[in-house]
Amino acid sequence: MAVSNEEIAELFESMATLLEMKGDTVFKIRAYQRAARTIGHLSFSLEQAVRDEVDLKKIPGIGKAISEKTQEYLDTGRVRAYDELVGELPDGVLTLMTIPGIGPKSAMLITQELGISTIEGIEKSILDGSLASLPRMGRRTAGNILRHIQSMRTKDGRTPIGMALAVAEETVAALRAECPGVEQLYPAGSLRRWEETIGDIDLVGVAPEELQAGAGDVLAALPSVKEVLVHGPKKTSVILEEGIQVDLRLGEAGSFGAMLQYFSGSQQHNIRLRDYANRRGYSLNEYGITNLANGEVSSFPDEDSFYAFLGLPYIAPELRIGFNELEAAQVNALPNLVTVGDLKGDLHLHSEWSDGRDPIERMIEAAVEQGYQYMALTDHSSGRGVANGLSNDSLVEQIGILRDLQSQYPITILCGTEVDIRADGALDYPDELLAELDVVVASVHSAMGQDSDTMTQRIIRAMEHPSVTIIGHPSTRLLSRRQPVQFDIEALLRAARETGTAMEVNSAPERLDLKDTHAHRARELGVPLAINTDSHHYTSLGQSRFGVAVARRAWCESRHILNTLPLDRFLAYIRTPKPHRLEVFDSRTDVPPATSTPPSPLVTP
Ligand code: DGT
Ligand code: CA
Ligand code: CA
Ligand code: ZN
Repeated sequence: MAVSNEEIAELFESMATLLEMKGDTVFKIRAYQRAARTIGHLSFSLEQAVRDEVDLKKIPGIGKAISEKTQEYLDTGRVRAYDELVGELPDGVLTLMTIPGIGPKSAMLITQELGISTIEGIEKSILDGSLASLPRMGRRTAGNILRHIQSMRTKDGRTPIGMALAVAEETVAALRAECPGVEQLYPAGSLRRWEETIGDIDLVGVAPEELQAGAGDVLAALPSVKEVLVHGPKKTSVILEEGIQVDLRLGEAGSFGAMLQYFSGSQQHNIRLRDYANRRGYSLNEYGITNLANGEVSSFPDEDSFYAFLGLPYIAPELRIGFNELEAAQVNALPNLVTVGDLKGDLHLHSEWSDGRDPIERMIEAAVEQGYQYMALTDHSSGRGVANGLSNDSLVEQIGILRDLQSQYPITILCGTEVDIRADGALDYPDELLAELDVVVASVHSAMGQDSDTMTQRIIRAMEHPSVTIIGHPSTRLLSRRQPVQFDIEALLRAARETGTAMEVNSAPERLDLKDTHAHRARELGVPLAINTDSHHYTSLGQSRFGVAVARRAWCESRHILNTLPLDRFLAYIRTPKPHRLEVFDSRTDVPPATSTPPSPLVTP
């Protein structure tokens, strides 16, 4: 078992913290902190050095005590002095310290003053106000801690879709490379429905019967596999190094439609569909549709023919949530969902001028490669929430550079910013400067712990600004890392429509913000939705597929999306003052009008 330098550094870091809580001498505490830092930055393995009998004391920052404890840890996997320190701590202090935002001192204080030693206890003390009454705590800090606790909860073993899709695509590529007999191979399940988080990856594919077991063998033997759970003729299940489960099932080409449909779910959709079929005298399973009167089984090569047999149009996987998509399908009222190919531009892109990693030119080229007609460069303002934002002068300079670059590229380059919405709803740049810009994305990056009323008013104030085109990543959530801010979504969306402000569907897979249910309501209220990638790297523009999936789950057609407008109409939109620009959006002629109004499948938030 190799022991990493980081592991040892962390041990000494904890030692320092524990000594500090005990009130030990500053000298001793600093010694451990220094050792942790030194070890964390070593360019060689400490474990290897000990094995080579190097005298650790020769390393600057490592004295006798540290050297001995390192040796002890490498020999026994424990350090007695550390265990003793932990033993002296009041119950639960260490538990409390696992909550981000609670350091050693607060953990001690909370334990001693309130007698709390569990995460549930802390949560209760926040809700009843007792935590906020502690010195140096306050309501805001307490609110932040509560949000951290809640976001820890969402780490429930499900994998965010960005990660799951990347892993699924790698696995599919590896299987394809080694199993030439496998013709079609798709992720089914929640991944195919583009759920935000994925329990496990379900791969389904087509292969002749005699090749099916071999494909299972290949999956079980992939180098990325940590554990094989099931290895049978019909199904192979493995756990990958990342801890993600993959189920592989293969079927024959002639009956693949039923199989893909069955394993795409959702379970709720399938239950509804089965009831629907039963009422018409049929039963469903993963091999086909059985006529209950005569026992005859029909097979289907694809999902189109499967649904058609039941008298239904094809239902896109993103809609299969088992609420009322079946009812809509029966009356031919399913939406003609927006696709990636409908996007005509990306309106939220960063360069190395702020916190992006690539030069402006590289970002423009990437937008050209997407086949876009227009793009907006939107580097950060110099607000509190974001490091390395552009000063007023830098923004003016950037505008000049973009105008000079225009002649070299076959795409319309729009000058923009992602301007910080300050805690009171004011914007980071003066009005005259904002008025110079083509596209203003306004976003919250600080004071995220505000109560719902304050936050709602703050964002509405930004919407009322005549230069604000789009509210960026409105909830600021980070999937399974940061809870959304609190706001009244209905009030926000109504204000967006009234002021003629678009709402972003941020495509970054860790954001997906607005999320599907909120985008759904935005569509109902006629709020233009901008599907942007918020790319900080030229390779990220393709992530628009995640945002498009959110919009599809929200029943959006092309006409509901701002950046599907062709260039001339988009320019007309941004050049028309708010809120009259909505007339440009509402009267689109570039996309066919809906044949009928899709019903509302989701309970509004
Ligand atoms: P997940 O993995 O938790 O993110 O969600 P899913 O939807 O991928 O669920 P999973 O992996 O358990 O099963 C994949 C699909 O297989 C599911 O969406 C529908 C189908 N399925 C699985 N078990 C059943 C079942 O007992 N009844 C029905 N009707 N369908 C099922
Ligand atoms: Ca699954
Ligand atoms: Ca599964
Ligand atoms: Zn941002």
